[in-house]
Amino acid sequence: MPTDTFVPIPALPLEDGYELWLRYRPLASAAAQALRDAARQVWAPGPAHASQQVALAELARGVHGLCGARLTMGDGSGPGTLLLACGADWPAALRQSPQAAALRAQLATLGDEGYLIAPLQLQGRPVTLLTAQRPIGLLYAVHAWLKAVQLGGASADVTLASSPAVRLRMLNHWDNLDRTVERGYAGQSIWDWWKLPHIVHARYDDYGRACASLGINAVSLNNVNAKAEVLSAPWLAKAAALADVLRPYGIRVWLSVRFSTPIELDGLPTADPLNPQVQVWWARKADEIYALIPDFGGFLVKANSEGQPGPRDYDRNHAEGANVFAQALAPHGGVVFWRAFVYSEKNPRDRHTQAYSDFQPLDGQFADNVIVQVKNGAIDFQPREPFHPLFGAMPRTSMALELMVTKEYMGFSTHMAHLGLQYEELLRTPTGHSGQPDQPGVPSGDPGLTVAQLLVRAPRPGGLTAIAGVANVGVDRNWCGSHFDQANWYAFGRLAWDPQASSDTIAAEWARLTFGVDAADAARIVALMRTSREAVVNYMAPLGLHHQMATGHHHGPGPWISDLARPEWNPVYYHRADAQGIGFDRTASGSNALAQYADGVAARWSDPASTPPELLLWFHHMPWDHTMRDGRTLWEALVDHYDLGVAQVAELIAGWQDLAGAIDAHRHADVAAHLAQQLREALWWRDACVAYFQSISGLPLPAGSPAPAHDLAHYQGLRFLHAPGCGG
Ligand code: GCW
Repeated sequence: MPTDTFVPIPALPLEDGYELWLRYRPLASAAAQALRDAARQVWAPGPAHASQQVALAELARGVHGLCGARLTMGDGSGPGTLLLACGADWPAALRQSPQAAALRAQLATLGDEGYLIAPLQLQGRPVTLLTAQRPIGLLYAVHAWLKAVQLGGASADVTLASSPAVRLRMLNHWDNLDRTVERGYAGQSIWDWWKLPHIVHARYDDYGRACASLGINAVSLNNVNAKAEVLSAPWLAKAAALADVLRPYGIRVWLSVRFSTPIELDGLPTADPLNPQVQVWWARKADEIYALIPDFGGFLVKANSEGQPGPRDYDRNHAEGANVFAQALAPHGGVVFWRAFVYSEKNPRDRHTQAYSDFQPLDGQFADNVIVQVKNGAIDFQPREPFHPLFGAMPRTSMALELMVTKEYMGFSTHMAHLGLQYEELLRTPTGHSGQPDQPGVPSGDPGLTVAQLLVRAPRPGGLTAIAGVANVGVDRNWCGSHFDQANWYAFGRLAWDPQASSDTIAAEWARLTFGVDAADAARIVALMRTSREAVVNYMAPLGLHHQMATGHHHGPGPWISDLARPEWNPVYYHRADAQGIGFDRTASGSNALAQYADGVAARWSDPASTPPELLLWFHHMPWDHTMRDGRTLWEALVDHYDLGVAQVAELIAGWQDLAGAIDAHRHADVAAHLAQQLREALWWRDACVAYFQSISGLPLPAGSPAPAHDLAHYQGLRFLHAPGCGG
């Protein structure tokens, strides 16, 4: 009789990305045994607190996944004890131990959210202490410990101490009340507003777990292009239900609010911030919210930007506007995030200069509980931007950095683009400012503080510091629309906790936790991620070009676009290409936006010779035949960059293919499909931009550079209906 050949049954669960970096797959046998020995019981004295409960649950889940053991609740009398307790709840055995004083002193330096992990001997038995001043620190400790165990720390002797450098580490959801997501590329909003407040999906808990694993402690729930209804009673009840779910994970909720809400919701005749009726309205609204959500974070406001109402409608400035919200929230401890992303068609000079012009003169005038939220650069989340000139320029104002995690201008969730590297590049840039209100200048030759160093300083009483990221999560099974986009959420959270951290280290740990690969394969993945960051810049916007995308959905190239109502909506406004040359002159002979930077930075970037080539066309209009540092003409260098971008995507494909044996088949195939699409789209960007700029420069392509696949009219004629991310 022939032997039956069975059809193989695929293992479950299928690796679909839902578990993110919290997969807890079994460790190799020796490490699993060590973990079983170290984690037989958990001793959790003290009153049960919701964050301690979720910490315990995570610990049990992690240990079980990693080594198959089920944790029991114990009292430290057996071997293999994990002692999970806040400083105030330490058991007598620990309080009386010889190490207690030193541990307590160390704990005291770690603040409300820090944690400490240390191996100890208590009553002659080895114990792993996971401790913190507050319950949320216990949850952070559990995540840190589970991570260390997975990354190869012998489970019994992990020693770690950490505390966040930034106080508010926030995700901004641009989620609309109808569940579309502005610039969201991972399906609908995770907030199922219609079913809230009574139907609360389990996914919210998983979202809380993921955020807590990174230390994200603040979330604004709705789009900054806000609707007034979000402050109506039914919606506040929905927000309260979400706040209840997220609270144990250490997350407080904010709402984005529309400046004119008093008019729209309650028929007030005005929203003038200096009108007493308006002030009372906001104060009452704050009282109403805090009655429902006692730890409500506050408001996030986009005012006088892209058609949103704001104080300028009443001839008031941004500080006068923000302070009314601040006053309403102050009695409750709330915080206003007031965005500096403003521009209007009335500025004939340069959109680049507007935020600085509107905000810098107001330095010192914002209330203590206002934090001015500034995008990384002065235009709008472009593939590469120089740092925003407001960083360091308002030393008497609390300032938050706003980063984009969703990739509106970097290939949506289709393209691999490692944002950790982009964030790091920004955070490590010296601003030429001292951060000192009384002595803002730095001596010549002194680079001044980096963006990261400025962000961790709190210039106002109350100690506000913050980083916000525009979220990239939706209801897609893998949360972010693609597996590698999870890395951007991860990098954002980790850099928000520690803005000085290395993006390579972060990427390597993400790759190991997410794909279960060893350190060598993680290094190969990180190398691909690094390439991906520059690849996107090269095929979309090399040498400092920016805002070259098509209209509306922002998908694909549109450098030829010149007919939109507002000048600064048109890509031609930014590249200014003509028969002689290309680039935006932002020196004194042009818009002089450079004057908004500190002297040293402005001087360096005012001279094309000392401007980094990757920012050349951001600040200078240069002739096509300008000789670059490496001897090529500008035209040749430009075309070469587009070609290089495409070649780099081909490298990503080959590098990923080499990893086939190391990654589970399902995710490997999914990433490969995304990379193949990225190659098609990179070619499209390259061909369309080269065809267009060649039509302007009239120059031949450099030797070896292929002609675009189609003529320019073909690219100009492409239309994209129903692209994601434009709803609302
Ligand atoms: O870049 C623009 C986006 C808008 C967004 C705006 C902002 C929320 O295209 O979709 O609106 O930035 O940051 O306010």
